[in-house]
Amino acid sequence: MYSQGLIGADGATHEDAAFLEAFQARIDAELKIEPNDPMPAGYRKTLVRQIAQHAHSEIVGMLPEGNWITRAPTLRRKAALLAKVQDEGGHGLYLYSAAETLGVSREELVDQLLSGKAKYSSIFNYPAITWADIGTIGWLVDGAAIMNQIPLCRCSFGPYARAMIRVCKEESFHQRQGYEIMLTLSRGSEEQKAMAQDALNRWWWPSLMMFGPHDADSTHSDQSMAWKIKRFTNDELRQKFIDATVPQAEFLGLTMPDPDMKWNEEKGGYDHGEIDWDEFWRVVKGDGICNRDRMKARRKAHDDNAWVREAALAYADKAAARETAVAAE
Ligand code: BYC
Repeated sequence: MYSQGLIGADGATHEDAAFLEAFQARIDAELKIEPNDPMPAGYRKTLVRQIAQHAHSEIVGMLPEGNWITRAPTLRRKAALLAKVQDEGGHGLYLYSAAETLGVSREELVDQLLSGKAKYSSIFNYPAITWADIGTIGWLVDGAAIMNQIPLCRCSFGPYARAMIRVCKEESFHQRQGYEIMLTLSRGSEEQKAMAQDALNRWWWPSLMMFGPHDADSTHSDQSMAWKIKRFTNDELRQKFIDATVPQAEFLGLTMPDPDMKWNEEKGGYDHGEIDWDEFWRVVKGDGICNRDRMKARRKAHDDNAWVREAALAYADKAAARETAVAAE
């Protein structure tokens, strides 16, 4: 019911070798693919999957932080957190709009989330227990998001790439507000420093999992790289994030919760310990600490706000009837 014209909605293409070659040539020439352009069904499907998962992550990602708005320690912190959580709602909306240009409605995508069919980022199934968690989410979770999303500004699909430009600007503010909270805590009392370290210990490994499985276990990477939807593999981005983040932790005077973390001169990056992939897949499959709570909260919000959707539809019907009446005069 919210779809925006669904341009390109039929999406029917005759995928013979010549068509696929011509499409790949456009990608290789760095031309943007736009909604009305012919595209392979697999390209469309991959984008709908990734953009929708991304949109759902933004919306579910509002929950752990939204919970802290009333408990932020000062008015300044409250205003910044409120603005950040609002931005995330906005990111979800740009992304649902980008997905809609591929011929799928927002309603359908939201139904997939609420029925448990669609995935969202594993990271939002961990609880935000202390104020330091809010600092850590901004620093690490938004830091990881930026690392992953800057290359998406060059994604081959125009509407996704353009949405990412604004999203990345806002993510940069989010990362800084988180790092500033961590800086204040790590320059504070012993108790505050301990709180900052504890939050880092709990969020570090889940943040590394945000980049997805190792390249060898990544189902979609090869094709998404060929189509220039992804510009770097999961492991490449994870490594860039680690290399950027370790010096930031050192500046804070915090210790990385990884005894195997050490600089490797030869590769010009940090070596690190193995990620607990059993934990990752458990969380992705719905069995993390907060999966059930998150879905319960989203379903409740959807049901409680049904009246908004009904009112918007009633208004649209009335406006259309008025227009028809005026046209008939
Ligand atoms: N969590 O073949 P792979 C944010 C799934 S929003 C859950 O490597 P792909 C923020 C994957 O979907 C953060 N599932 O997949 C918001 C696939 O399953 P399906 C979200 C994951 O797509 C608010 C399977 O595992 N960012 O930062 O090539 C506040 C195999 O993976 C995860 C985006 O969505 C995961 N972590 O690469 C603060 C960015 N990882 O679909 C911050 C856009 C993998 O076959 N997305 N899976 O059933 C991407 O860049 C890519 O989709 C990914 C995964 C790198 C995440």
